[in-house]
Amino acid sequence: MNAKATKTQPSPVIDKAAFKAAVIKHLHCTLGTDENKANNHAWWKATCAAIQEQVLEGLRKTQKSHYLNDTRAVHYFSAEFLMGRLLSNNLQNFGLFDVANGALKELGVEISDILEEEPDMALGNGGLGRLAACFIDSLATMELPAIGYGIHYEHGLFRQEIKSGAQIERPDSWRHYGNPWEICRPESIQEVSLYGYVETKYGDNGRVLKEWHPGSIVKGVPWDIPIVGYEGKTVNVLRLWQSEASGYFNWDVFNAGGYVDAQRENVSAETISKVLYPNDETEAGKELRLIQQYFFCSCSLKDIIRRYKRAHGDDWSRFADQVVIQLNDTHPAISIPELMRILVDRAELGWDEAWGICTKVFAYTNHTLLPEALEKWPARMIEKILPRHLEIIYEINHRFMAEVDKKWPGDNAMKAKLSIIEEGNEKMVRMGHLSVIGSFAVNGVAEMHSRLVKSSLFPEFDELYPGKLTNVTNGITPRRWLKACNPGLSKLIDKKIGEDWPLDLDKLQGLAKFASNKTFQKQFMKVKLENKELLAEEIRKSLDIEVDVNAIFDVQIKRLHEYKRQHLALLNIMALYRRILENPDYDMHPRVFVFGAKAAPGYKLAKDIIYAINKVADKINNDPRVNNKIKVAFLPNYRVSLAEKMIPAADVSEQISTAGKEASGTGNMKLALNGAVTIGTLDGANVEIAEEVGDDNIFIFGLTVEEVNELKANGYNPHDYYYKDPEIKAVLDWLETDYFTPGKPGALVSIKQSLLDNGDPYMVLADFRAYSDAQIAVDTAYRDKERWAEMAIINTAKMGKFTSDRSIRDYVERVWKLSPCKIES
Ligand code: NTF
Repeated sequence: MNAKATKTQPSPVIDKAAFKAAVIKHLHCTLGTDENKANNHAWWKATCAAIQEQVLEGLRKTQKSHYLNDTRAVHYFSAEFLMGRLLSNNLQNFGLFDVANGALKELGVEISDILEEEPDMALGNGGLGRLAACFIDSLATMELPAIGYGIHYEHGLFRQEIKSGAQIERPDSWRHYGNPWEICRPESIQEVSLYGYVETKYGDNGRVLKEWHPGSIVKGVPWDIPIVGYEGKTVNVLRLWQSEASGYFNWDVFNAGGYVDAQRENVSAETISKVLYPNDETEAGKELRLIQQYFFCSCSLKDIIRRYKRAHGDDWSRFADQVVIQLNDTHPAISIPELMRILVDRAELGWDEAWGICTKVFAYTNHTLLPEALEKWPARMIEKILPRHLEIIYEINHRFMAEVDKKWPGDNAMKAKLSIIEEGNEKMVRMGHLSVIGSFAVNGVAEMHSRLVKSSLFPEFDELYPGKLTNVTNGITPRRWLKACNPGLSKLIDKKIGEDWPLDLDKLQGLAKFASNKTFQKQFMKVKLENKELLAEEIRKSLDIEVDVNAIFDVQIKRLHEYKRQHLALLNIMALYRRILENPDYDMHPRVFVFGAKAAPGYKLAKDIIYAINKVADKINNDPRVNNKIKVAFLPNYRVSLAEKMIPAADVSEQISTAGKEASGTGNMKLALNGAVTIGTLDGANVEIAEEVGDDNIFIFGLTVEEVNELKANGYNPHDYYYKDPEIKAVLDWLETDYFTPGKPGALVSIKQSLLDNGDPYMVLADFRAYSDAQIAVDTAYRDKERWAEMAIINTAKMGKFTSDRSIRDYVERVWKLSPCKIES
């Protein structure tokens, strides 16, 4: 697992002439066109095909080595993988970026143009899906045997358009013109059963046998996306399942009579992998979503078992030695009863033996404490779709209740609290409880979050299973989030401290001693300025807004959610605007507030906040009295490839969630790594970022978790702040007028209502003054150019901890117990 190799840049496997020849060959032979006719799209495809030759060679060798060494592997089950684009990444990881650039130049093609041809693979919502993508990058880089398993959604996360200020959702068809990276593997198709009923039979020795007669069967077709590690040695696979009709008619079920007609094909096979649910931090609660979850888990488990049996036949005794499955949140938790079903009903193992295997195989990552995101399924729904699984869940729970009774004899309240089944009007299955009970390790995603998982989400489980609950702080891959997206800064760092930091991010520490060096400060800030120029161009193209690159670029990029408090930033922008209107000499350094955020289509208030940001932006950007001191730019369709342009250009990183609500955050790490200074609350990984950079190099403000809880316990009343602070009152009242929405008074009033009438659930008003003052401190700090440069450099220098290689190392040591596998050439 040696990510800390001493090597520098990956050495190119082929030279420029050979690369050029490969591109031309593919232009001719794969695409049936030629140099004179080819447009950027064709050049892009031909370039992908040229590099894919190397990728597939690496894949073949990797799979052979893993097979010959019979390696233990981690299987990362995730309903989301937010991969973004792959061409630039794959070129970088093979050390072929400069080679390709040179080859394409000679062919009269600009590499930057063709990189823009690639649609993002947006098979995820936000942090959770992007984390999965960073993790599989690190796993391959660290030469660890790993497979990502997920869903081959036909449509990824919707494309966002902004029309008259409002978000409009359009379908995202990422594969419309073909995807050059994926390989279909019909030889590994699986079948998945749904619906139907369970028959109880008795075996020879009186053993109870359960037979599930499914009402319908769908096919899972695997598509493999090769995942190239840095230096290109290990090429792992992301295997995504697509659903198809099986064309299989179940006579068995038919013979059971009319019962079937009522139960089968409530969902047609092809719809299962059609769309990604665009919810972030909310439970969708839809039958189709449960079917999606079961579909990919069942396919993946069968795939794992097929591979295991090839080496070990029917000997299950080594299964848990070879296989570890990481559940990325509870979305794949249905895997636990599915593996039990396979072991007990199919392999005919006894319950205890099967459970012993299960609880050595699964580990679970919790990504949120928000109650609305903790998945629960109606027992009735599970019974209909997966009748046998509900029986198994009841059996797991029955045995678990006995354990609880042993620990807390006769305590029925405790049983009700810990039970997998929540009794009530409607019986619900708590997927979080199932995951904790069925896993050998459970982790939160930042120190503070893991502490809260132990102390407030699962305290009794922590008592019952000491040591099971642990922490693995999230991380990000520095290959994509610095080396590839910020070439200017990467080259500067290479020159200063050498080229091996992408594999050993602690090396960035070496920059700290230059933080106060005037020459280095100038070089560092020159790169920042160049990145700001590129983003300014993007803002001009996309929004027709001119921004001053000498202004502070203040960036808030993340899903739109009340707890992330984009509306807190908005209130401050309005307050600044008001101060300028009242005092034209109001002294502030010009600032550009840049936003990127998608709202879940059904989340009304989130969409209202987007609308409000755009309406306030319109007004401020076109008001000559503002004298360009403030600009507001909401860039539409925030996604990985846009993040790659915004992050290198940021001076200030907004991480302003209500304390206790953001489990970790990962955008905070990406921005700081690229030299942005954080303004943030003591929440999630901000706490650890503050520890690393030191209090002088971050702007921390606002209530702590303890203070939030205390205020809530004592009865938080937002009206107190409204009446006490005239600026808060003025700004909120402003939302009620038609000042920002001429002719439409009240168009922004829902925000005021949520902050007053609805009790301000995320304590925006309680934190407003502290936030606004912290922003003044940021303003003052920025005016001292040298001090600011020093802060920015320290931020980059101290981000070593947040490489996803470190997260993976923690998982390997604390959870997975994996060893790297050298790939034979
Ligand atoms: C998210 N959780 C958290 O909200 C982020 O703070 C965290 O950085 C990422 O996970 C990755 O760990 C979710 O998206 C979900 F689904 F759990 F709510």
